[in-house]
Amino acid sequence: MSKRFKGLLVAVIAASFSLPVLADDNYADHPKAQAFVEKMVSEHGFERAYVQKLVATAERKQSILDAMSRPAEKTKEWKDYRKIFVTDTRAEQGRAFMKTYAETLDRAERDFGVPREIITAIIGVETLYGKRKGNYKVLDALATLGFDYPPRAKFFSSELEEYLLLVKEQKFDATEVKGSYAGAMGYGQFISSSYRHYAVDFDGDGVADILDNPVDAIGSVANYFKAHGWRKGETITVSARVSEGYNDSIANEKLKPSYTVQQLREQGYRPATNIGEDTMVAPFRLMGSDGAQHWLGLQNFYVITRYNHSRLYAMAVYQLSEELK
Ligand SMILES: [Ca+2]
Repeated sequence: MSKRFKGLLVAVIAASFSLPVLADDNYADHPKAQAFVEKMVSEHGFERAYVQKLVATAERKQSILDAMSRPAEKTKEWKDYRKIFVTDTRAEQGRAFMKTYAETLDRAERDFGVPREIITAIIGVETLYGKRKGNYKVLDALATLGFDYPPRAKFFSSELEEYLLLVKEQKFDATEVKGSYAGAMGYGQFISSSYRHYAVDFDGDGVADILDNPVDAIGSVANYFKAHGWRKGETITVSARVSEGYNDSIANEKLKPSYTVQQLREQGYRPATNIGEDTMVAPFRLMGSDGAQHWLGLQNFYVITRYNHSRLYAMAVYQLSEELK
């Protein structure tokens, strides 16, 4: 082998190994990040140098990829999930939050038709009333998931796109905003697209700030619920009794109510309280500490799952809200 050829071979091997090593640190040379830069330039008129610098600043975080693979909603049963969110401490702090923001919650309830206890329970489950808003840089979270998490890369790169539009609109520093490992921000943990579409300025200072302003956060959560179909004054969920031979295969089938109470009676389900025979419901089953529990979710239960697509989550919000009454 000639010396020159040997040198070339070494160079080729070095080049083939250098890219993945670099890609572990930041996204300066990642092919998906490059495509993202092109998109921001061509579709949104961003300056190439600015977006290029942002992706070079964004860090790939293994801890984010690890956290993504074990969310409580997927790994826990109701009996264990409940212990995290429906606690005396969380209820006590929730009542204190309701006292502090009584006037704002009152106004939100009037303007959007969403009960104060539900708004408070959402903020309580999401961030312990603003005490745990997340310590990841949103830029790192969305880049890591958008470029290196194939199962949901499309969703998260779209959220990264929304994030850059958001920081431009709100005049935030894109490298500074913090949130959850999934890039959710502020009191109510809104993702970028939700921030852009549903955040409202509820204290009238001209800025919709759900990161540091609890008044805007309360109005924004209520607005989100109204926009997703919350029906004022309606029941959220009721427990159900099942008779022998009931149809278990329709439990946990859909989140959206798609049976009437009357139809479910024929499948062996009876609501514990009368909610009207024509009411649309979705039957579901949770594993409690005393075994299986059966429930019927109405429209408003479905709306809670628009915030987080999980029955466990919606039930935790509902039960915490009941503790706040
Ligand atoms: Ca404001």
